[in-house]
Parts: sequence; structure tokens; C-alpha cells
Amino acid sequence: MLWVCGAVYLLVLAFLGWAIWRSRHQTGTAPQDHHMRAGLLTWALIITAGIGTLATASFLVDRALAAARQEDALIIRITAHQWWWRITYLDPASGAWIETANELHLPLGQTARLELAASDVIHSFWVPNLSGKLDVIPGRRNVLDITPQRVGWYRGQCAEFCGLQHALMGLDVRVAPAEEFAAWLATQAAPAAEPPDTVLARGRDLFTSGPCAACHTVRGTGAAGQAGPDLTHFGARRTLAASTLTNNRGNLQGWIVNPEALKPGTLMPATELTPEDADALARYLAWLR
Ligand code: HEC
Ligand SMILES: [Cu+2]
Repeated sequence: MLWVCGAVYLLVLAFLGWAIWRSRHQTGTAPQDHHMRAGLLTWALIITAGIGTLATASFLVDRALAAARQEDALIIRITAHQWWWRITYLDPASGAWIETANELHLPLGQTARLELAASDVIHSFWVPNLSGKLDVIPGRRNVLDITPQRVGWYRGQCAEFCGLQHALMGLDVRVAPAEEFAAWLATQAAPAAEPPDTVLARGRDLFTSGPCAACHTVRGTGAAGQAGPDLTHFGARRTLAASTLTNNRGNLQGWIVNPEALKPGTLMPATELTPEDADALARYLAWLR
């Protein structure tokens, strides 16, 4: 910015100087116009003052922003995948990393430092009503500071074409008062509970023994896959598959049996299951809160 604008500015001044010089040496033909010269000089002064003010203001604001970065921010790592978001919080209470996916929770009025990474291609993180967008680039960690000012739900969206399901790479964002956020983070930190009845236990066993466990983690069980979203508290999420569908048992069962039908191109394969097994799995996942 500085170099480009500086060069353009010098160029404009050079033209101005040349015009003044030429008018001074064109005696004889053109009538001397002192009014015009005074007008030009006035404009040059106004422009210099304007640009000087802008440059100083931008310098001071940048310094203030850089200083604000040093205060205690909540650290959140967000990794963009085709076509979902991995989200890990650095828990200020315990110092541990807590993983979840596709639903970002932020405390009201506190600065959250989002460290954005990509695992495959270039994505772009964008929650229009909270902040500007920032590219998410493999091999880089881009940092976005957000200080939310209003409680509510916000919709985020990947804003850089990243493949077939780019349009269905959404993100739900919840801004909550500090106590509510702390309580939420504490539930997320806990491992999954022990299923209280036989149907849920059957769902859990199907999950941990089937292909699901190769790609998904449910903390507190043997499932520790990393290819897909962490499902430890999946039942508490509002939506399914990166804000594609409402999270209810019908959609969930449909998703488990044939994700391709709901989100064509998704990297989660279909799993063949009897209706009873699909039902038990969906009940188990919906119960994980
Ligand atoms: C080959 C890896 C793989 C296997 C096997 C797999 N999944 Fe997935 N799963 C994924 C990926 C990748 C996504 C993200 C899909 C997307 O949103 O595009 C996903 C998404 C999900 C979601 C939505 C999560 C969210 O945050 O919205 C659920 C629920 C889910 N899988 C359940 C299952 C179950 C149950 C099984 C076993 C029957 C299973 N998955 C098998 C990779 C896998
Ligand atoms: Cu994307």
C-alpha cells in the first residue's frame, strides 16, 4: 500500500510541477493566470494535508491493533477441510486443547484469536456479521482476531471455491455471554458418557467396531479416527455436515446410510447397515451431548 500509493503520489506531484514549470516558461502565447496558479497550489496543499492525515491515522490505528493483539485472547485453531471445519480451543482453565467441529462458540466481548489453517486446498473463513473474510491457505497460519459485540447465532461460509461441495461448507457460530460459553466449553472438554440402555450401547458398539471409528473420534470410547469431524458431543450441534441440514434423527440416519445423496461429493462414504443398526447408530449419535 505504502509503496504503491507513494509512487502514484510522487508521479502526480511530478506532473503538477511540470505543468507549473511549463506555464511559467510559456510567456507570450498564454496569458499569465495568477488565479489558476494560486488555485493549483491550494489544491496541492489540501491533498498533501489529506493524505498526510490518512497516513498518520492508519499508522496509529495499526499500532493500536498490534498492541491489542498482545492482551489475553482466547486461542482457537480452525482447520478447513473439504468440506467441513475442525475447531480446537485452548482451554484457558486447563491449558488443554479441546476439539469439536462445524460449530464455533465465542464468548461475548472477549477477543478470540482464530488461527486458521487448511489441510488440503485454499479455503476462506467468512462470518459476514462478525468480521471480514480471511483466506485459509495450506502451509500457513493466518490469524483473525474477533471481538463479538452481540449475543446470537451467526452464519459462516467458506468464501473461496474449494471443490464440489464448496457451497455446502457452512459454519454455525454462537456468541454467548461469558458464563454460558465457559459452561459450554466445560461440557465439550468432557469425554462421552457411558450409554445408559441397550439400544444406545448397541449404537456405541456399532460405531466403535465399524468403519466409523476409522475416521471419527468419540473421546471416552475406542474411536479415535482423524479423517472426519470429532463427534464426542455431536448431538448438541444444531446442524449436520457443516450447516447442510438440521441436526435431527431423520436427517442423521439418512446421512449415515447415504451421505452422498445429501451432500454430493462428500468425502464420507456410505455404510451399508440394516435399518435397526442405522437407527441404533443415529440414536447413539443424537444422544452424545
Ligand atoms: C472415510 C472416512 C469416514 C467414514 C468411514 C465415516 N465418516 Fe462420517 N464423516 C467423514 C467426513 C470427511 C465427514 C465430513 C463430511 C462433510 O461435511 O462434507 C463426516 C461427517 C460425519 C457426520 C457429520 C458431522 C458434523 O459435524 O456435522 C456424522 C454424524 C458422521 N460423519 C457419522 C459417521 C458414522 C456414523 C459413520 C459410520 C457408519 C461414519 N461417519 C463413517 C468421514 C467418514
Ligand atoms: Cu472451503
